[in-house]
Amino acid sequence: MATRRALIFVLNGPNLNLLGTREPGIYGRQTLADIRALCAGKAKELGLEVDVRQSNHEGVLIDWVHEAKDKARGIAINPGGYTHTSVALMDAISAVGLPTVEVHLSNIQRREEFRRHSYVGQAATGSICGFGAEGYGLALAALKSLIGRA
Ligand code: CA2
Repeated sequence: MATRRALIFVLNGPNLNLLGTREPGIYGRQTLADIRALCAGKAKELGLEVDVRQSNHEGVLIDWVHEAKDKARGIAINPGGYTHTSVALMDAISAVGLPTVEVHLSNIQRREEFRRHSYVGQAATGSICGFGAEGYGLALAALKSLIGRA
């Protein structure tokens, strides 16, 4: 009998729907559709399933983190600007307790001072930043390894 592939929620926060349209020097030229395709390909390679979503609304992202508790084995999340502001998103990730990898396209440590602090990073299992869209693939590989150890 075929075993069911572990499902990973890949959540994207505000303005990431605009990827590829502006600021390519910081965020690269890949669009959210490209990231979706990258995640699907990497998931197949790793034997995972992905559900890739994007919202501009904090409460929606929090609802999706809650939804992941019953449906998914892990979360990869690029919280966009909520990274640096959202105690509520941090609390949701802590409450759910799933392996969670924070992803950023840019290296937030090399940018403005206000981007160097991440609330979400304090609840995540680990963080990947500065590798552009490839960071999503790295996050899926990290989650595969974390799930394997669980
Ligand atoms: O580097 C990342 O992935 C960020 O999470 C991206 C966020 C930013 O607030 C974080 O500090 C780091 C911003 C996403 C905005 O994306 C845009 C895409 C195209 C044009 C303008 C913004």
